[in-house]
Formats: sequence, structure tokens, C-alpha cells
Amino acid sequence: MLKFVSLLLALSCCQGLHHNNIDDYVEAEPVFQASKYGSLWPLPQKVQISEVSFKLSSASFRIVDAKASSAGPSCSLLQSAYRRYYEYMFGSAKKQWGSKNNRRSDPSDLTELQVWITSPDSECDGYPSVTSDESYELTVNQPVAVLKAPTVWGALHGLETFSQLVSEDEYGAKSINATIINDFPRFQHRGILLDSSRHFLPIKVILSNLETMAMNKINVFHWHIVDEQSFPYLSRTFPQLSEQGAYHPYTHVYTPADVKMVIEFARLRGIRVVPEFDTPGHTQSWGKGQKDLLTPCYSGSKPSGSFGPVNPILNTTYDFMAKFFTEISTVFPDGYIHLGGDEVDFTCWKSNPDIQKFMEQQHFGEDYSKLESFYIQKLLDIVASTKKGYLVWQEVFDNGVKLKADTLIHVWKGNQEQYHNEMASVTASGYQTLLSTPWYLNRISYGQDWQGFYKADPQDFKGTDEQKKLVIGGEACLWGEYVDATNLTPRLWPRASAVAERLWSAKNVTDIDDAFNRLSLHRCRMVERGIPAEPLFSSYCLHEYK
Ligand code: CP6
Repeated sequence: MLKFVSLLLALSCCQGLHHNNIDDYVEAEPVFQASKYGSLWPLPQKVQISEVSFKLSSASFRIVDAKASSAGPSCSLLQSAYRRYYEYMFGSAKKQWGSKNNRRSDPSDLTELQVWITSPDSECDGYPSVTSDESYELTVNQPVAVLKAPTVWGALHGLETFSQLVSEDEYGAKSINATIINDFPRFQHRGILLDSSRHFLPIKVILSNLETMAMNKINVFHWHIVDEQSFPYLSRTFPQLSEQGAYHPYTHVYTPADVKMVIEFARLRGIRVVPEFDTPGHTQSWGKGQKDLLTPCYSGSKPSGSFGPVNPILNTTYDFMAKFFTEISTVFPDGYIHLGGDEVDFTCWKSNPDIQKFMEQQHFGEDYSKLESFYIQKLLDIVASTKKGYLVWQEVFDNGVKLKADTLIHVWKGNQEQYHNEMASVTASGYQTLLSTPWYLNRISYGQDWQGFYKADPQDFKGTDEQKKLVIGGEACLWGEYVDATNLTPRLWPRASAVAERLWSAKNVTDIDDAFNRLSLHRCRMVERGIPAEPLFSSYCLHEYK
């Protein structure tokens, strides 16, 4: 009989608990108090951890398909996840700990994790989507542990959680406590924006950050792939865009094979890849390879030689966009494309006599946001015809553009009061929304800024329950002006982990001390897994110099 310490999350958090499962190494640490939740991050919805513990030996432990599972050995997504997590738990075969390795397994050992996909369609060969069921149930008990999930997406999260439950003693022996976990995300859209235009990000960096996203149960990679500064996306239809617009036409581009690799690597980890092709502003790099796409700016009565946003008054612009987004819709399998629409500077449009004439014909007066709306509306129709949904930055909503009802509005501007108001008005209009304002990880300062990220809640605005339901999640943004391969990973982690827990765990998971304790260990785990995540504060990790 297992005596479960009742650690139901719903009963809120963490002080004054009698049955702490304090590991020795945590006791010896003067700064940390062990959380009764160990190093779990993000915290599952419901956790019961018993004091009973089982040994795990690399020689006898196996992750296997449950007999009744709808996914079998042919599901390579799961098979490769088993291998990955086995290696995270035990190291690669070479590194396994000495003679104990070969001993017969003890009756008190846990020898199996059975993974049981319960829906008839495991979705093994599909792509994750905004409606994917990511839930799972994990029972760690003798003689076997069982991970039950409707689809592979939940199973992937459950494998990560299982690996987080395994702890190691000073001799390297592994053990796990009897545990029952019932888990699902609070929000469906938990994203990270990376910007590969301000600096080219090598594929290796993107992949290792996808790997880290999976460790944090982040499920959307928002790929801000092109912008003013460079156009690294190699388009089959318009190769001159990257030939002329990338920092370098061969070394600083994402080929179709690169893009495929990123998408598949992400899929195997339950992560969606949502590309952003931001127009009509932020497009200087597009103009280098595509003649007449951008608006010529005027100085008095003559073209000045510089260019502004996409030219919204030419038919050729829309012919180009239709061909371009048709390609994008086939290259990127996700149901959504981010169309940008932020920060459009009207100065150049205002200077151009042809645009002025067009404004008159359309009775737009002096209101250039009407011209922007004219462009965006046509673009949205083009993209809708490719059967994709779209996300747009909040300005598109602010300017009153007529939008399809299922458009997602991405809130990124303002102070707390302003973004609360924005979330309230977007949802009052019936649109789904996504929050980024409090999570600009490109902004840095001295101290524990993760706590500010942790405290922000995307549903903390004045509105009805109905409105709150329209909040589908949020994204941490790491804009690339000051970030490249050398500093991206430590700037992102573990700060983005704070956002990951806010978007996954229950709303009442707000104990900042407990979060500090778990996040410190989670950060050490990322370091042990080869991710150079920066420290939260003065501290050390057990395995830093492995
Ligand atoms: N690029 C694009 C950017 C930003 C945005 N769009 C941005 C604005 C303010 C800050 C950081 C980034 N660099 N295309 C705004 C959505 Cl602080």
C-alpha cells in the first residue's frame, strides 16, 4: 500500500509541509529549500508524490509501448522520443555507471515505463495543432510505470515529466518516487519568437532551442524569419529574394531542406512552426530582390532613392503576394501564418504623389491607416484562399481592419494598463488573442527579471469569463537586434521557462519561492543536458563540469 502525501495542486502551495522528499544534495545547499515538487517544471496540474521510492537501473529499465497502445513500433516519433529520454536519464551508453550496470535487477527496481496511447488515432504521423490534446496521466508504481495519453503529443510531455522525476544520488544511482500525475496545459498556445533576420541563426542553434522548448512544454516556435535587415528564407518561387536580400546568398540562408529539417525536428517534439512574413512594414530586405515591391519615397517632386513599406497601390504587389504565400502555405504545414502588420511608418507613403492620388480616389483623406487596412485586407483574402488561418500584430486590430472571425490578435505593445485594456477590447470584439507584452526577453536588466515574467497573467484584465476564454496563450519574444548564436541560448533560458510555467500550469501556481527552488533545479537540468542556460542567482549545480 502506498501512502500518498496529498500534494494536490488545487489546494495551493507550498509552505509548512510535513513530508518533504528532500534529497541529500538539496539539504546540503544553503540557499535552496527543496520544493516538495522536486525539480518539476512547469508544474503539472495535479501531482501526488509518495515517500516510497524505486531504483532505476540503466541496464534493466526500458521505455516500451503498452500492449493496448494505438501507437506501436512503427511510430518512429515515439521510438525516437524513448531513446532521447533514456539518454537524458542514463546518459549515452558509454557514460553508464560501472559494475552496478550489469547486476540483475532488484525486485524493488522500476523496470518499465509503458506508454499507452489511448485514442484510435495516435496522431503519430500528423502535426500538432492549436486543438491538439496534450494531456497525459502518469502513474509511477510497482511493478511498472504507466504513461497514458490520448495522443502522442501528451505522451511527449509525459516523457519529459517522467524524466524530471528521476533523481540521482551521490554515486550516480537513479531513483524515482511513486507518483501520480494528471496533467494538461492551461493554454493551448505557448510560444517563443526567435528572430533570424537581425542576425542569421544557424540551424544548429534553432534545433537546440527547439529541444529546450520541449523540456519546457513550449509548443509553438514563432519563426520571425525575415525582416528589414535580411531575408534568409530561400524561396523556390522567388530565389532572388534571398540572393539579394540575405546577409549572404549561400551561407546565411534557410534552404527548403533546412526549413523541412526544422519543421520535422519540431514535430517530433510536439512543436508547431508558425512562420512570420511581416508586411507591409519591416520589409526593406524584400525590396532588394523584388523590383517595384516597395514604395519609392519622394523628396519634393523627385524620388529620393530610398524606399518605404510595400507599395499598396499596384496590382503587381498583390500578384507577388499571392504567389509568395501560396508557396509559404505549402512549405509550412501549420494551420497558421503570422502576417505581421506592425509598426508601419507612413512618412514614405505620404511623400509619394502616386499614393497621394490613390488616397484621394479612395476617399481616405489624410488617414494612412486606411491605406494600411486596404493593403492588409487584400493580403488576408489572399492568405485565406490558401486555407490558412492567420495571426496579426495588434495594430491591425487597432486600425479597424475587417478580419476573419478566427483571426488571432497578437498583443505586444504598451504598459500593463495599456495591454490589459487592449486584451479587454480585442476579446470584447470576439477575437481570440495572444499576449507578448510582458514577455520581451530581448529586454535585459540587472537582477531576477524572470519573476516579473512569472507574475504576468494573460487573463488578468477586466472582462467576462467569455472574454477570458478567448485568450489562447502567449509568446515570449526574443528579438534579434542584440542576439545571435553566441548569446541567444543563455538570454532565452531559463527566463523563457518562467513564461512556460505561466502558460502551462494552473492559474493559482504563483508561489515565487517554490518557483525559484524548482526553477533553479530545472535550470541545472538544462545545463546538464548541454544547454547553456544562465543562472538565476548565486548558486551551483551538481554536474556543471561533467
Ligand atoms: N521587429 C518587428 C521588432 C519589433 C516588432 N516588430 C520590436 C518592437 C519593440 C521592441 C522589440 C521588438 N524588432 N518586426 C514589434 C512587434 Cl522593445
